[in-house]
Amino acid sequence: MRQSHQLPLLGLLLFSLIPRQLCEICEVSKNNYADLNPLINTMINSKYTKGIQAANVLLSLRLGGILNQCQEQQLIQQVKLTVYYKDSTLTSGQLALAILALGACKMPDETSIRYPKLVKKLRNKFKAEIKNMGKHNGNPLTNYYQLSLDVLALCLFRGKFSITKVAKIFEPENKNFYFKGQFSVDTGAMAVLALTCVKNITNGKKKTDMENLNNINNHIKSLIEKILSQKKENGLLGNIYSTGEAMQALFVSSDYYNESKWDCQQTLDTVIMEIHKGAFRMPTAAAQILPALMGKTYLNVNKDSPCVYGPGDFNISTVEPITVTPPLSPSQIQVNYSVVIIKETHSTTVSVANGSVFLDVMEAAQEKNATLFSFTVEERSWGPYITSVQGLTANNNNRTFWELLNNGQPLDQGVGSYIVHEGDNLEVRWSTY
Ligand code: CBY
Repeated sequence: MRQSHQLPLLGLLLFSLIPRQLCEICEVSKNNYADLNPLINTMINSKYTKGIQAANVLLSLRLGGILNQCQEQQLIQQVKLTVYYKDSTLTSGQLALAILALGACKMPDETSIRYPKLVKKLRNKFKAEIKNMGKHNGNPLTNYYQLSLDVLALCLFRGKFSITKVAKIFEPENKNFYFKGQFSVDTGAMAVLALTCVKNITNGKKKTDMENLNNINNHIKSLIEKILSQKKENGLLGNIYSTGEAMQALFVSSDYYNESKWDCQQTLDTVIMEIHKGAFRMPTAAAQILPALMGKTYLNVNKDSPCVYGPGDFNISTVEPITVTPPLSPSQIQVNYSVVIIKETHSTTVSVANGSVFLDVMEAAQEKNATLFSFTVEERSWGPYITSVQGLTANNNNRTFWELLNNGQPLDQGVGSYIVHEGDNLEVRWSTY
């Protein structure tokens, strides 16, 4: 009699011991895959996927299972060329991203990629990052977003790293999680993915492992809280460009926050709306948002699982998705432009074609006065990045950079994508982050 009473209780107990479903994922349903077409078009048809951008795109499209084998081959070729010929100039995070993209899944006849060699190179680049932190006041060669990519790739591809060191570096109060005092949602999200991978491969048998695991769990919890504290009224996490990776971080850590804290569907709806408004015209922007929309995360990277090929549910067209310029506007517009170095300001007004971007304004100003408005620019995965103005060069060792602003407000796009408007007060300001 007593035993029969205990049985349901035992069942309940067992049920509550089964870990909650590890991932709470909301994704675009197959019926609505057409909403994703602008992103896929941008990635596949872009003439601008150069160098490491191809790695972002390859990783994203492979996780989504969207490419056919021919498209896949072309992208792989580009990534391989970048890795083998630009090897010494690649930053740690760029190499990590290339490894994640090449090893996202297993092709039917893949033999030529020597992962152990690539992973060893990554390990050396990661070590150089840490060494730089020791020499330069805790500042890595690049940034914590890239260090997170490094740890993620080392973890997924069985590279060596010290878990104790990782637990120490990714302490959530570390200044490298913040730019100008603001928590960087992109950085925090990538760190959560890396730490989750490390957590999953650590078994906690030794005492030090137990301690590390405990620290890592606390870090994940705190980073997730910080990400959720950056949730906007419309559901975006940070801004539109950090939301995709923040969603991935939230997918893999549903045990660390209460369901009521995040309405995934609301975030999804806002992102879909932004796709149609043309927010993701840069291949990298499209690449970073797509996996989350298809319910995938970078933790799905697995070099031993067979690749999935499309296009199954997609109807990829070659039509460019968005045109923005309104028809009845003047063909030339006037904008103000200033270079600000501490208390010294140099301003000018330039005339540029309607539809021009920030970079066009800088070029026009430079043409007017090369001494005051000269600058240098470097191609990064999000497009052009300003490295120096008037010969004054940004430097990660002292956290300096050239900040872009309009009407005194920092921009959330780079010089190659921000479209200027009549009367804008554009500014490049010598700043520290
Ligand atoms: N990727 C990286 O290494 C970049 C990591 C990242 C966190 C990145 C954003 C996020 C991402 N998803 O890739 C990042 N930016 C960093 C680390 C930085 C710093 C770069 C220096 C360093 N320590 O590595 C720094 C200086 C703080 C920075 N970003 C500056 C800027 C401004 C660039 C101005 C210039 N000189 O050209 C700018 C324009 C902000 C401003 N108002 O001045 C800026 N970043 C922006 C807007 C962005 C977003 C780009 C969005 C877009 N549509 O173009 C961003 C996605 C990104 C790229 N930065 Co930073 C953040 C966001 O808005 N969500 C790894 C590599 C392998 O690809």
